[in-house]
Amino acid sequence: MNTKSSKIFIQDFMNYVKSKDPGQPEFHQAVKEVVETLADYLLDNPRYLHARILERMVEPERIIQFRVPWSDDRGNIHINRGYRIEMNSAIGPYKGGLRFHPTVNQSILKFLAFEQVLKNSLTSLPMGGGKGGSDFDPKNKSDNEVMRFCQSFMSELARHIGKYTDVPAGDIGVGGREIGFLFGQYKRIRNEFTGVLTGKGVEWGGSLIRPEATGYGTVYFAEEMLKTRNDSISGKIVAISGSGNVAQFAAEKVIELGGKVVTLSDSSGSIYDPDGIDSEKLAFVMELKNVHRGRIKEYADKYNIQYLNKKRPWSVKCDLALPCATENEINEEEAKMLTKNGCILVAEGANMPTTLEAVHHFLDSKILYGPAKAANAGGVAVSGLEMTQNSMRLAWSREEVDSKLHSIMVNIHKMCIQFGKEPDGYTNYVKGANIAGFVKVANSMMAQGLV
Ligand code: NDP
Ligand code: 2IT
Repeated sequence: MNTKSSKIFIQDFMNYVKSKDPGQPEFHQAVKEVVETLADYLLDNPRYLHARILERMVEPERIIQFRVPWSDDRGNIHINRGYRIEMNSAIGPYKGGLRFHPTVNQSILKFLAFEQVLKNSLTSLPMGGGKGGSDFDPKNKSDNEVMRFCQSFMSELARHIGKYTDVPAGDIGVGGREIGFLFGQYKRIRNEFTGVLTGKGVEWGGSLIRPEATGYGTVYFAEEMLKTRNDSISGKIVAISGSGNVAQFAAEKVIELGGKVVTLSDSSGSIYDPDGIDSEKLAFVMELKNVHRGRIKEYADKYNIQYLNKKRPWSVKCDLALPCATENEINEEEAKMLTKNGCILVAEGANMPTTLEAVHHFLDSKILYGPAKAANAGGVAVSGLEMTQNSMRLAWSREEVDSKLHSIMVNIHKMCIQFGKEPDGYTNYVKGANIAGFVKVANSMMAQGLV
């Protein structure tokens, strides 16, 4: 394709997006990554340009922002901000997680919602895209404080969501406990027991494998990538960041497939266990994080291994890297360190964990690089399966859901190859995922007219 015109197209489009919302760097980053890989395809398919599909896709269908007042255990009043970005409903009800973290703002949620639209499309399930959350920090809050916050948050959110309208789930800071409190309040307000949230407990409408799905799915995707080079996870040294939901189950699956997990982290630092985190040590991490809500440093103290204070884990020698904590946690310097130390694959459990400069480095190095919207789509895919089970009023077995998750990840991998294979045989998974995700949403938007 004409590189000059695609360069101009990218620049013009980014100027347009930045001029509309100048203070949203994370959103600009997510859009730029997509536009860079879509430009040639769009110029080759001008019907999408004439319909201004991309301009429509970067404009949320609706943004809801609201006040969330709550009182702590001492009776002090706090006011947080709640949001729901309803980004795109072309292929189904808005679907995407809720994040509770002090950094939450419109830029972060718009980047997540924009990525979610394309990710959900890749799953082949009928889900539009959305994201929401609050700048509330669940750390060091009692269960009662978290409950009161969730009830206040849901008191407003309830009027905007519904099983055919918008179906939220978890993300950073929102796990089983929070989904329980949110669901309880929704049910109370609406007097309705429906599948309005996913990630519910299995006793009350949740799906087996949903907690495991994002981490397992990321590892299934990594295994497919390795297969293209006649390789596998077995015997590989794996660096994982984070120690929350996604990191824990990515680690569990890597261990099951015979890989050696040598790192985990949280926002205070990383642990490096060269002997490998085995199932027993992982059970300690799960108890530490999910029950006691402690810090990963306690692992280093218990097993007498190295703690990298305030550092991310990318300086250690590894074959595979699975970033599973948060956005922009691998910068260009860290990306270079990874490839220099022999890392052959990066698969993203977290959303946008790699800066754009670092993405370019991975692609230029021609390593296997699996971007978030493909590699971590297993979480929302099983959310989609939870919605299906809720509608059918039945529950599938663990094996059934896991095998569906596995097929979905294999299928996403196939689509990435279909749209991302370059003339020299290298698969650019970023391009593949973006084009494959885009086409279905774009065609649906065209079919539904100017809405
Ligand atoms: P959790 O809240 O369970 O865990 C988050 C982990 O990341 C914690 O270890 C946390 O450390 C760390 N972390 C969070 N923010 C930062 C930060 N600013 N700097 C360093 N570390 C940080 O969240 P999840 O595991 O659910 O989510 C992790 C990532 O995966 C996110 O990017 C999320 O968007 C993405 N994701 C999640 C899905 C899901 O189904 N849950 C689905 C698809 C993607 P600490 O405890 O110190 O804050
Ligand atoms: O980023 C994500 O895909 C999620 N947080 C999961 C969303 C969902 O609706 O399950």
